[in-house]
Amino acid sequence: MALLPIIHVPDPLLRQVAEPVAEITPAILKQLDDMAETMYDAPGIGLAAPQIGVMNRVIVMDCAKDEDGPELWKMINPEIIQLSEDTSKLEEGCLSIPGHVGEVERPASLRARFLDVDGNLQEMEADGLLAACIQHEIDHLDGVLFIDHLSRLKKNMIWRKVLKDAKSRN
Ligand code: GNR
Ligand code: NI
Repeated sequence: MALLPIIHVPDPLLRQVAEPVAEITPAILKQLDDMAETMYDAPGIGLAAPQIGVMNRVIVMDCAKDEDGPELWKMINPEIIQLSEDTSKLEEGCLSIPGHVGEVERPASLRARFLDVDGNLQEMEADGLLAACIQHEIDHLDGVLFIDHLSRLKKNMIWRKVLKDAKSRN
């Protein structure tokens, strides 16, 4: 396994749409293992392939509380097939936008479909933090970031700081 470098805003790769995986190869399985290791090391509760600069539709997640032990999800070509009417607001952060958090309102529960590591089509239901996390990760596959769901004022405040920090590193 290997730790992979996580890319940060304003890297333009984070704004691109990722390509579906056509075939589950050993390279895809290694990518999933490396992404899981990278997510746990960060630490984070989810990671999408574009965050490691790979533009395919692959995500990993583990939203389990410490007491329950790990509950690692590896999803290939994940899709949301149903979203609830009711919403909930949760504080989100993103490994690609370090140092910033914001309250994001999203559908509270959902059904998702994805390919597992054996190539079987799976369906699952999620609510709470896992539901927020799946939506956050699938957003990454479509070039969308959590700050896009904030008010324009809050988003602008974060973006100004992101650009200023990026400039000061050059
Ligand atoms: O570690 C993370 N925490 C988090 C908290 C609330 C909602 C979503 C997330 S995902 C984030 C890791 C990350 O950036 N995944 O893309
Ligand atoms: Ni993120």
